[in-house]
Amino acid sequence: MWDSIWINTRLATMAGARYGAIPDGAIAAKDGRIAWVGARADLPGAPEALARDIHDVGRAWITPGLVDCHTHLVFAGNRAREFEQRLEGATYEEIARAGGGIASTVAATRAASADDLFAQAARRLEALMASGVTTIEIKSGYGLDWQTEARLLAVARRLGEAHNIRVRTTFLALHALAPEFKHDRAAYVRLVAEEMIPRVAREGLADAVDAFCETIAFTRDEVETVFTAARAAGLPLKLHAEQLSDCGGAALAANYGALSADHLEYVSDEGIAALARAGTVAVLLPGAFYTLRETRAPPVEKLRAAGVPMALASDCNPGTSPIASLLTVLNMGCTLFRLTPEEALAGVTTHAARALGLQDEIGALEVGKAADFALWRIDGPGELSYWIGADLLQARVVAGAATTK
Ligand code: DI6
Ligand code: FE
Repeated sequence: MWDSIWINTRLATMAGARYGAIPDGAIAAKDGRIAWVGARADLPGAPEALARDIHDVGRAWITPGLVDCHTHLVFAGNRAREFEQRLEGATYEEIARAGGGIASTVAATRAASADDLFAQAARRLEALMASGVTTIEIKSGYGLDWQTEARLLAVARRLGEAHNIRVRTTFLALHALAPEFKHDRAAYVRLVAEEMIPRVAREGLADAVDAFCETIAFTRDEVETVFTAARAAGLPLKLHAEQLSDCGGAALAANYGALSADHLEYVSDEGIAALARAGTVAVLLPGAFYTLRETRAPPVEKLRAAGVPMALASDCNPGTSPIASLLTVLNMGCTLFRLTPEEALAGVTTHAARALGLQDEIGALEVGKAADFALWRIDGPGELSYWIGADLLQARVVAGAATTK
């Protein structure tokens, strides 16, 4: 006997990163996992005989729950003033070099209590959930000292416990140089590599380690020092690479077997080849591209031709991607980066799951995977990429537990 069955539904299973549409489907959950999925006509009996709870969902489409695999969700305050400065002509790099940018969010975040950070992030989390998100990755990186970084990771875990959502945390101390170390970069990198990473691993605070490889952030050598420490601590790797220039970050990430390389506007042909060889996921972040009014899009055609799996994520952060709707990101991925709607949906399900190392657990409607899905009031899955700001979600299910909107 199954716990629940959803009938009178149309399914996009996303198995093998394709829609895999089933026009009159059924899906069942037991103990939080998918126990059966397929055409209703193939059910081994009447629904009443098969499951305790029967959900007739009125022809709703069901997709895997959406996975937002790159966010900086937990921070204090906002940077609306900086947004105005950019409208007046200042660039992101100028603002960052003048001590604004990430540094201003770090100051606000250090001053905020855990409860305050929780309350501010919860509002953004709830908005993302309303766009169908059932798994979210949350990075630290606005603390840059042990106490605050640990607080951010703990708040991220607490958000997951308080909401019907899965949370994966990522330690991003190499996001910006901590102000205390302005005159000694090497000492900061050493502190992160030798003290913080082993402690993050020991205390189980993070599921992965990330770094920002960029001319305004950290060099490849600095990233390597931290990657080596993360590897020794058994933590998987991710990298912000080639967002504003080609620093060779994608190849570095690939050489270290990273789960993902993220942004990639300036990735070279060698970088693409390295990603393809390593099976590292390219995480594209059109919200940041849009916000910064970048003109150079990531080389999607080349990534596609090389067979690099492409994920899409919100990059939700106060500086370059103040966006709290993953559906809007699907639209941007198609309109700005020329992904197909099917690729965009794979980018927030199957491939996003891989970018978190969770490809065996979530991201497709397949027997044995977690019963995480989203129910939509749409006529076809392409609508998820087509509408902007529409109210499409009917319900979300995480580990078999439904939250109706
Ligand atoms: N790349 C980004 O776009 C964000 N972080 C990063 O490494 C920007 C974060 C911020 O401006 O606060
Ligand atoms: Fe980011």
